[in-house]
Amino acid sequence: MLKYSGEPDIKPHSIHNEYDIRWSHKLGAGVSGPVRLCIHRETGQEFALKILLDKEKSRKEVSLHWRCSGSNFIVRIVDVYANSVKLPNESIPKARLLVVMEIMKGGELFEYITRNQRFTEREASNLTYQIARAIKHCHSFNIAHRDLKPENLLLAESTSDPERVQLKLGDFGFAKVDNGDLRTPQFTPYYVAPQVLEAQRRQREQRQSGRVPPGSPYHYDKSCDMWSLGVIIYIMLCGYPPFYSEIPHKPLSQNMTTKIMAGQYEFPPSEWSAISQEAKNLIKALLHVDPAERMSIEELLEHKWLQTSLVSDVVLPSPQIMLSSGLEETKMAHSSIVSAMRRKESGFQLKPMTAASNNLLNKRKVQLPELKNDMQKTVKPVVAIQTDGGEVGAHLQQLIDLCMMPPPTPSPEQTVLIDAPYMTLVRNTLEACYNKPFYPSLLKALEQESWNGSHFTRKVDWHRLGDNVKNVL
Ligand code: 3AM
Repeated sequence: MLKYSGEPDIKPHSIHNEYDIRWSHKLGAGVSGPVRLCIHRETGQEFALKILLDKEKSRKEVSLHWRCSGSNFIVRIVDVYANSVKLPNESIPKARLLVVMEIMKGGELFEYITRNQRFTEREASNLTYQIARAIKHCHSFNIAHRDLKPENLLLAESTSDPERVQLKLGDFGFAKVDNGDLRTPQFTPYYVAPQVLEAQRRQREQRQSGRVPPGSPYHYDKSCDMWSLGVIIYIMLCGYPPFYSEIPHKPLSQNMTTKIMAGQYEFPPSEWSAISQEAKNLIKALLHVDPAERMSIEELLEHKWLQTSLVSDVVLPSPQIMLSSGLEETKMAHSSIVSAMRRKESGFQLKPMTAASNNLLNKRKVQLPELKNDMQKTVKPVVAIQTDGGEVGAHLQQLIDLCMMPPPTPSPEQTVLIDAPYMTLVRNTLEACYNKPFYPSLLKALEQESWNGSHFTRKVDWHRLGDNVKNVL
């Protein structure tokens, strides 16, 4: 589409000339702030408004998203304004970019799947086709999306009619032009490709040794989007991911990393026996460890399984499995990882999986009996606790100190406290205490204050938290 060639025309005049912003109507809570409803004054049409601080990084995001907007499979940017904006509850205005996008009223991909009473392989093929078209569009501009995950795949309308589902890819916060030099590891563990892990390993090695490892710089490229798509198709078909950490609070355990690097995963017959061989072959071709051998987007679009009318209409187990393994939990885990990624290249944490009934967790328990025993140990009632006095004690002391001298309260606009180093302290404390018998009580004290595994989602009562932590001890 001609409109989307070149750079966006960023309008300096007030957005209010053309749009009414409904400040209190939030369509979603993004890491960079909520996405709000806005109304075009002349036509009365509804749009979604993303507000970003006007920085180089945001301009880059908008530019890449704009360039990809001329497709029916990408959430379209309609207008961009550079205005000085004072958000409700702020005292002074700040330079911001206001990104007006088409509104997606149907929610996210996995929500749609769980709403679906009868989700079939044919429908999964149709959804895959739409995602593939979105990727094809980005890749045709040499743009790698790099954050392909179900939360970034939105439905245009709320519908239960599979024929009418229109899926679109959004959020270009991690997109980058692929000049063969994508070296910053940006990823969400469930969807991370082996070459991204290899890039990370090399960076770490370089940092530690001060030497450039042989063969560097290591490149990874658009093919990591293909890997992520392989993971998404796998989850759509069976309801759980092909790779997952066997340690509940660790998003990317050593074992999981080893499995990703070796491309080691299974198609357990209990869920996969009725699923077609074509679908499995396609997943195998996408989850190829060697990027050079991985299926390209062009090959994918040619694949037989994407000819939806030819695909079997066998009913899939995924909606039930997704629902029972805690969709919210998985979603929250991903958003916390995304926020952590923005904070620090290698800093990421998943929400600890609690000992609640959870299919994914039960699966882990079955596979790892020693973990099950461990968990049984940790939920024993705690009477008197000895910390080991060393690392654990130091972490707990810091946590109690934090409660006594808490960080400033975030503004109500910034509902989550994600950027503070304090949150790292809390996460590190939890990590250090993981094997301790008082871990469940400590976690409970934090969760009472809206801790979600990455940050607090509401205002924290530090005094109460301090008391509770002391009681735990
Ligand atoms: O906070 P949740 O996950 O409910 O669905 C997106 C997400 O919602 C929503 O804003 C949140 C941060 O990405 N969102 C993003 N773009 C949107 C759009 N164009 C949108 N909702 C509607 N229309």
